[in-house]
Amino acid sequence: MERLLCPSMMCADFGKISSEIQSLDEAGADIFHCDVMDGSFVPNMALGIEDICAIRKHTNRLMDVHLMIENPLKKIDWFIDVGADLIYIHPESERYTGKALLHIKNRNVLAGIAINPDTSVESVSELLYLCDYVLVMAVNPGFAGQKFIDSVKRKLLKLNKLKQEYGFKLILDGACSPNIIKECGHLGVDGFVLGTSALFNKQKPYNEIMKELRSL
Ligand code: S6P
Ligand code: MG
Repeated sequence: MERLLCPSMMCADFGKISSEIQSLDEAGADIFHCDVMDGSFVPNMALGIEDICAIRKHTNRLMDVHLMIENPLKKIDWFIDVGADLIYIHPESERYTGKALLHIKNRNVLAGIAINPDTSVESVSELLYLCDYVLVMAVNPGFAGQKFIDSVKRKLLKLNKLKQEYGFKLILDGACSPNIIKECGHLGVDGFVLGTSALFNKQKPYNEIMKELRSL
């Protein structure tokens, strides 16, 4: 299977969001990755409902919503109602994570967990059967442009062994540079969130960069 490339929209230029999305769409972006932050679960604010609506308006490709907010269960419907195709929730932020994942699936939307660098595979094992996607954080969530946390590779190896049994796709988020994409591709990662380390603020057009990232 070809690796999935998921541009992180909080790194895009919202001053020209329609042309940003058009270029990424034409470059073959597989999933538009939308970071939602509440300033409480993580020490930053990021995209809100209006931003998600703007992105949805300009592409028919898959759009995920990565919820970095406290008690996401109560707010999941807001994002499904504006067209999210895939919702990630952090088990660290939700007491009833299984219930939240079931709610997402019952609304015919793809469900995923996002797990912080300090969260073990063992602690989420009871949730994996409900997951279409598992998003592994290679940085502590909140900001783009951070350093890759190397110990996360052990987690990728463990999850790679469980992928077939549970049928989820494994995605890596945070500091995904071309070197990391190449290396972690060999560890079984199916897709990568692309932020400042690989895609944005570069001197090359998105289609050239994404072509290179696919051929690594
Ligand atoms: C981080 C967020 C991510 C970032 C992305 C940025 O909290 O969930 O999706 O936007 O990782 O990429 P980079 O290459 O700048 O770290
Ligand atoms: Mg993210």
